[in-house]
Order: sequence, then C-alpha cells, then structure tokens
Amino acid sequence: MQMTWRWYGINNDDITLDHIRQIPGVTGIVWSLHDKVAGEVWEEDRIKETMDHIRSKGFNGDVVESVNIHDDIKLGNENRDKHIDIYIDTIRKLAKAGVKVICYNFMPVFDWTRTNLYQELEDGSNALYYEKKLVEGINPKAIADLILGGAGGKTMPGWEPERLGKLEELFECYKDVDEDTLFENLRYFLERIIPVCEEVDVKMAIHPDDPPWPIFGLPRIIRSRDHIRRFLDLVDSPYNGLTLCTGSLGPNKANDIPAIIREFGDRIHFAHIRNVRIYENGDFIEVSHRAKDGNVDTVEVVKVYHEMGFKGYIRPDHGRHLWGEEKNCRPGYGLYDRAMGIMYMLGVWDLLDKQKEEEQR
Ligand code: CS2
Ligand code: MN
Repeated sequence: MQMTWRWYGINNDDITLDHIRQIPGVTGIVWSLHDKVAGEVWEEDRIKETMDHIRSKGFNGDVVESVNIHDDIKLGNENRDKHIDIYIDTIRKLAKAGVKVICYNFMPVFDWTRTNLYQELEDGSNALYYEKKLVEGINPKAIADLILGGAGGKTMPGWEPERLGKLEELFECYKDVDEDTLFENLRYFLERIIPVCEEVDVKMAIHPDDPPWPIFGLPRIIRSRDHIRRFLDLVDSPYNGLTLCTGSLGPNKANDIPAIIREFGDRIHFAHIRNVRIYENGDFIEVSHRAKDGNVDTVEVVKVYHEMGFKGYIRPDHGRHLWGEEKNCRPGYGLYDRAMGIMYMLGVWDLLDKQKEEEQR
C-alpha cells in the first residue's frame, strides 16, 4: 500500500507540500491541473512543472485525479473521437512524465452531489451532507446554485461554473441516454484508450458514482457490485481498473464493500477511504474515518486490503471540517480530519503487519 494525499496544485491549495510532509507515512501526491476543463489539452510544461515541484519535496506524483471526460464522450455524439484523441494525448504526456494511474469518473453532468457542504455534527465540526428528499424535490439548476452558493466562491472539482452555466442544454442532450447507452459509450471510450494505456503503462481507475444511485433522471452506472462487474467486463485488461471509494459506494447499505474489494482486488489501483453515516430516511453525512462513527466498516476495509497484500495507492477521501478550517479549505478537503484519517488507517495497517511478522516467526 502506498499512502497518498490529494493536493490541489501550486498556488491553488492552502495546504502546502511542506505541511503534507509532516503527516507520517505519506509518499505520494495525488494531483491534477485543476484549471483544465474537460476536453482541454494538457501542456507538457505544466505537467512537468507540477511533477518537478512534487518530486522536489520528496514525494511521487504517480496518481492523477482526475482527467475529466468531456460530455460528448459520455453522450457518444459525433464529436467524441476528437475528444478521445485529446484524452489520449494527455495519457501519453502523463506517462512520459512518470504518472502511473489516472482516476476519472463517468457520471453524466454532475460529479459528487450534496445538499449542504457544512452540516454540523454533534461535536461542533461540520461535513458534507446529502438530504435525499431535497434532491428528489428540486431541479438540477437549484442544486447547482445551492452547491456553488454554499462554497462561497471556492472552486471545486466537478462543479465548474462554465459547465454548469449550460445545464439546460446538457440535460436536453442526455434525455435519451439510459444506463445501457451510457455503458456502450463507456465501452467505446475504453476500447480506444486502453490499448494506449497498455503501451505506455498507465492504469485507468474509474471512480464510483457519488451518491451511488441515479439522480435527476440521469443514469449512473458505477454504483454496485453488479455494475462494477459489468464495467470490468467491457474491456478485460488490468489497465481498465477501479478507484474503490468506500465513501461513494457507502451510502447504499446494500453495497457490501469488503466483499466488493475482495472480489475485484486485482483491478483496484487506487483506494479512497471515507466513512459515512446513513440515516433511516436515506440522508447521509460524512464522518470521521473511525469505523464506529459511521456505517462503513473502515477497519474491515483496511484489513481486506492488508490480507490481499494491496500494493496500490490509497488516500483518505473527504474529511470533516475541524477547528474553523471550513473558512478556507475546499469542502471535504481540510487538513486535520484527513490527517487523522491517515493515522487511523496506518494504525490498523501497522498492527496487521506486526501480527503477520509474529505469525511468521
Ligand atoms: C469524489 C470525486 O473522491 C472524491 O473526492 O468526491 O470528486 C472524485 O474526485 C471524482 O469523481 C473522480 O473523478
Ligand atoms: Mn472518492
């Protein structure tokens, strides 16, 4: 297992690499060019600048999260080949710079969706919250305003105002896209990019849908064991793999996450660990990484990775906002709770290492 940290880039994150160096056990930085909208060309010098900066602080920059997919590819329209060519160009450039894993998602229109970015928990901290009824009863434009308004001007990946400005148009384009069509469009994309990934040794790692159910009538296809099986079978190559995010799969109680990790372990290149607490009415809130605080058995999750000898990259996913840090940090991406999450995961991991050593003696 290689512990990593998601960082938003040079001059784009209050949490610097010098801060991150002080968190025990972190060897890699998960990065992206966050100013790039889906479909934009990534320049080699920008990639190199970031990689050099990351390496100069003693980290690897092996994982990029995310290179986003243009809606024309998800829609499967006549412009898709042009956008796939640009995507392939980025894969090649990232490979050349030493990148090993690319995380992406295939959610139509919206990336992660929440109704309150700062819901207070009983201990006075706050965290991202999803109110099921509210999403069922409101239109997509209102949810976008709610999220962007709540973020108070902070930029957030997945919620780029440029794209959200065209919501109505986008929804119109998706009106005939159902689950099967979306799977076919994903297959088309993978059939073109995976041979390149095999050639240049970059593993693709799709991120599950968050929340793991369809919203606003849009299909969502990476959200359960069966959907993941279907996805992996689209192109049966180790280069067609997963980002296994426990926080995204977690809000659906039917998802047996330890079982999913066991079943698809050899195709998991990147592990996101997050805990969520699910309420009776289907709402959920993000909580600390501690197993007891939510519905995801994070101890069992780490144990399963340990048992399988997981060699891939792992990171704490979203954390709560603590000690007033929500004033500055990106929602879900403060320093303190994610750092504590790392220590929790490493505590479990180190204990299991020790037990194994003792058994072997
Ligand atoms: C998610 C996503 O892991 C996360 O933070 O909430 O924003 C994720 O980064 C993307 O869906 C991956 O493409
Ligand atoms: Mn995640």
